Amino acid sequence: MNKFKIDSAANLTIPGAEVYFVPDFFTQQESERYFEQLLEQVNWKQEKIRMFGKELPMPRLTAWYGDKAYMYSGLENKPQPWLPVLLQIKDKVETATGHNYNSVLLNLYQNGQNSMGWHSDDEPELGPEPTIASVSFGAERRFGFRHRHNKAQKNIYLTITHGSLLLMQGPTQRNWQHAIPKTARPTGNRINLTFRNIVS
Ligand SMILES: O=C(O)CCC(=O)C(=O)O
Ligand SMILES: [Mn+2]
Repeated sequence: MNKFKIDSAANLTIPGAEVYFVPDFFTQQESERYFEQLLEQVNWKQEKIRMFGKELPMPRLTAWYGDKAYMYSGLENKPQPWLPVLLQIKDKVETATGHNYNSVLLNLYQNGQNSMGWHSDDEPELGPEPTIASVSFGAERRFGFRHRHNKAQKNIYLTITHGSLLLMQGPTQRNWQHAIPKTARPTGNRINLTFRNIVS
């Protein structure tokens, strides 16, 4: 990928996907600062999901910032206006990835029981081959990839580190799902930001 201007990016060579991981995208100092600022300044909400006819709390806190409304898990998300800290992070991500983003979904996982189920970021609003730039701060968590069609293809797991960037693009969302599984290990706060570009 010629536009990705980072030497330390590892191309994960996942078949039918285009995934890059930069474990130390932000310096230790930047990562500490952003983690504290996001924890404090973001308007974290406990949203509900409907499952099996029941309303359940989402197993994490979320927030949505940006320029355009967006449907997520069947909910219409009205974005909040950008915070300076989000624009700073977005700026660095845009320069590095060579893509622009007009929205960000934030997740706060407060412990090992907070999680994200298997899904693809394939909402029609994101266009056919969306570029998703995922930045994480705080506790390390495992991130899984599961093939959507090929049962013989084993799941692939990586550890997402403090201050890292995971870039998913090309056919990734069409062919693979991803998840943050629960863990029994004692685990502190983890903040994840997925920058997206809503085209419609
Ligand atoms: O927390 C993560 O690393 C994943 C978040 C995610 O997949 C999403 O927000 O769609
Ligand atoms: Mn996702």
